[in-house]
Amino acid sequence: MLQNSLPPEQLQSIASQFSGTGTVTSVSPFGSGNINDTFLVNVAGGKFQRFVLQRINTQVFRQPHLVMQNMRAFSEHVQSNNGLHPTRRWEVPEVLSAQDGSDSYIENELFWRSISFIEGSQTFDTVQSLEHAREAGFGLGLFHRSVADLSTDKMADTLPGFHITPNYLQEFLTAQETKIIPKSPEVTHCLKFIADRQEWATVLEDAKAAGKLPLRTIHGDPKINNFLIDNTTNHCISLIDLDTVKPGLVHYDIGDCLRSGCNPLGEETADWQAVHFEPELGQAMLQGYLESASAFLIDRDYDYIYDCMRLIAFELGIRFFTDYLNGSVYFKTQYPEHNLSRALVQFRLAESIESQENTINKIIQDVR
Ligand code: GN1
Ligand code: MG
Repeated sequence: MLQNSLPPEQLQSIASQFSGTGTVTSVSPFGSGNINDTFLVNVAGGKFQRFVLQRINTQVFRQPHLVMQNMRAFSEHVQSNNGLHPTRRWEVPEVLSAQDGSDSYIENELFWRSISFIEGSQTFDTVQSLEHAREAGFGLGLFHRSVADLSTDKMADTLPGFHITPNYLQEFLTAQETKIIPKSPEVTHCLKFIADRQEWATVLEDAKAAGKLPLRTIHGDPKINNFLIDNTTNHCISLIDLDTVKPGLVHYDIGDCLRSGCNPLGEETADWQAVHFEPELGQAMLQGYLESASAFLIDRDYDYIYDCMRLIAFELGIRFFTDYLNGSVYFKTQYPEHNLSRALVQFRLAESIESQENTINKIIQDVR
């Protein structure tokens, strides 16, 4: 919402807080994030030709300084972690300092920060090929390996409740009780879809509480367009968007990566009825993931891979649908029914995963 409301001169002046000795030549909207406002800044005569400027949504990230603290802890840890891969290019976005040396710049209560732009690469909003899926999986595995020895004690919980499905379910139930529910066949479908699966929504949290799955440092948001693909080699060279790097289950990440990368139509499609989970992409992604991650996974981790794929799609559907009922106050939207449409996509995807349970479990067994 704020993206378009700041005059260009003001944006330019905020960007120059991070441009060091360089001169800001342009600032333009960048990417397709649902929470923060993101801009690409071009610079003349500085250390970088361009960098990424972001306004953190402090309605979502209530303690943005902790987000920056986690990002620093992460990048210091990974930069010092040599030997992640012998031959691959692997980049970690760098936090840029403001003119006063701090990690951020606050003006009129708006919280701004900047990170380096990783040159020679691009992102895609939808999966492009089996190779792309494999690379994203490989990248997620490398990322997890890079933080496998980053103690969760060092990481703040910057977004309490994030990926705790039972909490999202509770928020949905509250909205269902307190808001006016629009009447349409799509809404009825969503209400029934959630009601039919309520009991099972605790699957990962139960496993966590029972000590079956360990808490680790995770990415939190490894959707397909957060993987940077090298323009020349087509290798995944970075996993960006580090706001949600914090303690969690790797299953939140595996589930998010698969629900996002194995839906060829992508999460923004208007054709929700045609959405499906593509098992071949799932196989490629899991193969890539395990190639780089199997070294630190425990046996029990594999028992929850199918569940997490189904759950994170279901969970995101609940999150979108609840936000729709609440008047779209969390996710940015382009039109009034946008979050309803997104919810339908995720529920259809979860349904497609359910209908292929045997095939998917066979794939998990084969790649194990
Ligand atoms: C949000 O802002 P963005 O697009 O990076 C959300 C993720 C969702 C995603 C769905 C902090 O991420 O959890 O999976 O939208 N991030 C937060 O597109 O809620
Ligand atoms: Mg994100």
